[in-house]
Amino acid sequence: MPKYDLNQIAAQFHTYREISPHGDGHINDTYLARASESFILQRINREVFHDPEQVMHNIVLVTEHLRQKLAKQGNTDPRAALRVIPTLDGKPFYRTEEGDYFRMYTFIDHARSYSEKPSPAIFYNAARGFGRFFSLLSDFDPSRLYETIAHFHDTPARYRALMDAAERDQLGRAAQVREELSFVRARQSDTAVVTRLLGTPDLPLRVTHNDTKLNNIMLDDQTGEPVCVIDLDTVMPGSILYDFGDSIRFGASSAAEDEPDLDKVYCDLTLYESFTKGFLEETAAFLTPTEKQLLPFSARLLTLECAMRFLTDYLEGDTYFKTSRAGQNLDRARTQLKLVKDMEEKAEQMEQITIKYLSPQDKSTFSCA
Ligand code: ADP
Ligand code: GN1
Ligand code: MG
Repeated sequence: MPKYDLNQIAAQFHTYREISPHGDGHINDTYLARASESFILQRINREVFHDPEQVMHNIVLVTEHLRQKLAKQGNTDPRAALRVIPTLDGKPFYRTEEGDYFRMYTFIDHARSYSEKPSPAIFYNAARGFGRFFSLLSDFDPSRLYETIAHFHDTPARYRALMDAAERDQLGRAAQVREELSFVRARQSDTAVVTRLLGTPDLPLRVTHNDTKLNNIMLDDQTGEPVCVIDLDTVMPGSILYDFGDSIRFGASSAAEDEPDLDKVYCDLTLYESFTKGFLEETAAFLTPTEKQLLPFSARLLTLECAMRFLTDYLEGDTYFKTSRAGQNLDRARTQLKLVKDMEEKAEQMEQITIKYLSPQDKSTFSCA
C-alpha cells in the first residue's frame, strides 16, 4: 500500500471518483484517476530521478513542441501527444511535504500499450510511432533539455558499475553469477562502440526517448495505428541507436523479460524485420550512414547494457528496478544475456534484413561485418 494519501494528492489537480493502480512499469507508481474523464496520476521515482522538477521541465517543453508540430501537420487527435495537467495552482507537478513528486496526464483513451510479445503488425506500427516521434523532435535543440539521469546509456560506465558491484559483493551474490560476469567481461570492447562516436557528425546527438520499450507507446484499439509515445521521463540528448536497440531488446524477444526458462528466449527475426521496416520508413531520410550501419549492432549493445543493469541491481540488493519476487532481476539479466548470445549468432541475418529496407545508395555503403 502506498505511504501517501492518494485522494489528498489527486485533489491538488481535480476531484476524482476513484483511483486505482495502473500499468506495469518498473520505475514510477502509476494510478488511473477517474472523474467524468480519466487521468493518469504518477509518483515520480525519486531514487531514480534525483531532480523531478528537471524531469517535468523537459516533459513540458517536449510535449509542447510535439503538439505544435502535430498541429502544423494537421493532426488533430488530442491523444497524439501526452498532455500534462497542471495543479490547481498552475504547476506541472505537486510536491508533498515529504518531498514526493506527483504529476498528472490526460488518459490516452481507446488505445493500449503492449507488455507481451507483439504480432509483427503491432511491432511494425510501434516502430512507425517511435520513428515519427524522432522525426517530430528532429528540429528540437537537445541543449534545451536537462540530462535527467547522468550517463544513462553510457555503456562503458554501466560496465564499470557492474564490475564495482561484483567487487563489493555486499550481499554475497557474486559467486552465483560468475558465468554471467565472465560473459560480460568477454564483451567489454563492444561497450564503447557507440559512446566513442557519439557527438561526431557520424553519430550525432539527437533528442531521443531512451526507454523505447514496447509498453511505452500506445496503439489505437481499433486500427492498431500508433497514437502516442509515453513515459517521457528520460527524453534527453542521446543516440537514436539507443532507441532502436532498446526497442528490439524488449519487443523482438520471444519471451518475457523475466522468463526463468532460458530455452524459451531468443531474438525473433520476423519481429526484428517488422520493426526495422517501420522504423526506417520514418527515419531513413535523416539517419546518417553510420547510424544505419550500426542498427543491428545496437540491438545487441542495448541488450548487453540492460543485462548489466539488471545484474548490478541484483548484486546490490534489488533497489533500482521494481521486483515482485526473489531472483527476478537475476532472471531478467539472464534473459538479456541469452538474447545477446542469440543476436551474435544471428548477426549476419540481422544485417541482411536491415539492408533490405535501405535505399540502393545506402545499400552500397553498408558494409557487412
Ligand atoms: P514507468 O516509468 O513506471 O514505466 P509509464 O509512464 O510507462 O511508467 O506508465 C506505466 C504504464 O501506464 C504504461 O505502460 C501505460 O500502459 C500506462 N500509461 C502511462 N501513461 C498513460 C497515459 N497518459 N494514458 C494511458 N495509459 C498510460
Ligand atoms: C525501466 O520505466 P520502464 O519500465 O519503462 C528503465 C529502462 C529499462 C527498463 C527495463 C528510467 O523502464 O531503462 O530499460 O526498465 N527505466 C529507467 O525493462 O531506468
Ligand atoms: Mg514505462
